[in-house]
Amino acid sequence: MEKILVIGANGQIGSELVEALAAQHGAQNVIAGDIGAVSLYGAARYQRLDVLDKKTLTHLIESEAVTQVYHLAALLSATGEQAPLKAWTLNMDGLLNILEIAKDRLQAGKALRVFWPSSIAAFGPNTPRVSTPQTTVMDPTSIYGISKLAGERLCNYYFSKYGVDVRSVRYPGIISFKSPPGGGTTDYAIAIFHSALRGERYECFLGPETTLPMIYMPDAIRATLELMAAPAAKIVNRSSYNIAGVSFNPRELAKEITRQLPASLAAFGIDYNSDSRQAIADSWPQSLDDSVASRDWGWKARVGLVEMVGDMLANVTVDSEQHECVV
Ligand code: AKB
Repeated sequence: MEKILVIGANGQIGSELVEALAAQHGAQNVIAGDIGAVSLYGAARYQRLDVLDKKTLTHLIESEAVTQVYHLAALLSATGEQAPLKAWTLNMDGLLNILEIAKDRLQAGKALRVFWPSSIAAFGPNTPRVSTPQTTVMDPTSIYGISKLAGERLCNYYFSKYGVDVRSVRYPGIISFKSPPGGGTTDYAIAIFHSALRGERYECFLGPETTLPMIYMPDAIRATLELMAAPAAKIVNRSSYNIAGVSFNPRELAKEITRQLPASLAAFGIDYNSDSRQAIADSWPQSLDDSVASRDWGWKARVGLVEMVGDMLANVTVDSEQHECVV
């Protein structure tokens, strides 16, 4: 029986991952941890938790005999640029705490499997942008991307040196409707649906041709669960796996939304006003080659642009506030 801790459980990914893990393992076996005082999404077992507080974290993992940790707490690309040192400390020290605890647990004969997400932000302007290979030039420019690349190397280090069973994917921008995104460069692709469903024009902070790799939340959750469930021998890559979903730019997304939107909301349209997030997006890939993940643990995306737009239009709640939070 697994005992699971999700750190960053109130965030965009965490909130949906907790639900999926509870369905798989039973709600009583999933502890949702986050820095906030309460669970925002009604997790059965909620624990207020700061990933930088190693002592409390160690105690929780030991006393609950946790066997798997999903460590999602991080400052993302856009918010990271507003507070680079805070982003570096949270993103690196948080990961190091988890890896150290996993190492110590292993040495005490108690294995702790770790999931930690990297991102397309780990790539940079000299990375091949189309069908970006698994192994290639990585020269990230944002503090978030730099922390993701360093984190990938740390994961590989703790596996090679200590045998820690740490697993990771490079998430593309994640599109979802249940909880708000957390201050990323790809957030436009969620905010646009809120404008569309109000029948309003959307002012996009990226230019029309800014193609980025994205993934719909059900695929992102499935990738995470499939990677964590795969036999250890299949996980050949211990830094982070490319996973691809669907690539599109703001013009293409707005066109598909317009095509599927009811006539009563036809006032929707898109205007472009790029801000500092444009430079970040321009340094990222447009599409990813995820054949190594397919080969090693059978990864394959299922949801394309048309299906994703239809599902978002059917499920986005327009009065839900778009606020920034830590994922
Ligand atoms: C961001 O935009 O910062 C994130 C990411 C791609 O990791 N969504």
